[in-house]
Amino acid sequence: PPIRDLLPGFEFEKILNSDPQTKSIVLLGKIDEQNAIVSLEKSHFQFNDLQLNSLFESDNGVIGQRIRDININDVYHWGMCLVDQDLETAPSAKINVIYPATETHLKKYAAQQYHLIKETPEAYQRIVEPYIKTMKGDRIQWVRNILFNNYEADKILLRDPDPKTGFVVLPDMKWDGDTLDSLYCVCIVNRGDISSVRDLNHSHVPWLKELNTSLRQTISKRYNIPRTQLRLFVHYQPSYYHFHIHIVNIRHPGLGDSIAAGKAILLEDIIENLDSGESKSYVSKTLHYVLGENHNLWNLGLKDHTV
Ligand code: M7G
Repeated sequence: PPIRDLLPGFEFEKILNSDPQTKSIVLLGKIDEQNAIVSLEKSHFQFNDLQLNSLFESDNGVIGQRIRDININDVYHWGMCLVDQDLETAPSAKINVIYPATETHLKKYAAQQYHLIKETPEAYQRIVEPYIKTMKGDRIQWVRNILFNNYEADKILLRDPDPKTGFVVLPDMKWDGDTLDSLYCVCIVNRGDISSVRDLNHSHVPWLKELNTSLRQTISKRYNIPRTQLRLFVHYQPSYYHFHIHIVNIRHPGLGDSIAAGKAILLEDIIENLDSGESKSYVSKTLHYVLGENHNLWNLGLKDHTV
């Protein structure tokens, strides 16, 4: 159901997390006795020239005279103000709802302690690979919906139907679809045999190179952003084990840990790693990354594999 029909039944339980930098908050509650996670993120400022010119006009300005002073010291003045909001042209926040939310969702969105993991090939094979196999069912239904069931079809930017080399590119759920500064798209490949970067090897290099070119071309043309101003990367660990590539405006500082070192690997670096050096497959490398204590892999054994 649409969000507006879901939310009136929301019974707040607790704040799972909040972040003053991304101006976001994540709430946990119940709808019809089932867990629901609601995330709110304040939107970026988007003024047109006309609005900028009349920003502080007392009647029609988007800020008008709705200003309260906090203090003045020498040349420094600070206060608070109200900015006009409009659901169509200037919405004040983006809202995401996960309902019904699983235990894995709850754990992912809750505040937690993070550690740097050193995942050896042995730890991968013994702990991570068996876990990944258990995460390929319902958890990636949304991926299958996009690939095979026409979900989000009106938003798809490019679809290549080839079962082996094909893919779909579309706006990411994290993006409002408008604010170019925070452009965030995702490319999901058709093939289901690559769960993560660990399944990539030398034989995938030509395909990944073509993918890179085609993604840069498509997004830069569609949104008029130079191809050199797109950041393409892959997460390890990803939340969803079906190979996908994140495509983000380089100006975007990232939501939470999305593009942080220890989580995001640049697509170019992946290609380079597979194309040169001694071990030409990710299964034989030791990978370092950040993992939260709530992640199932922590208790499955990775807590004994920190740096
Ligand atoms: P990830 O690296 O597996 O996980 O990336 P994380 O970044 O969420 O930790 C999955 C990407 O797919 C994320 O950028 C999600 O925001 C995005 N995504 C997730 N879902 C469930 C959807 C969806 O239903 N539709 C779209 N368009 N994007 C989604």
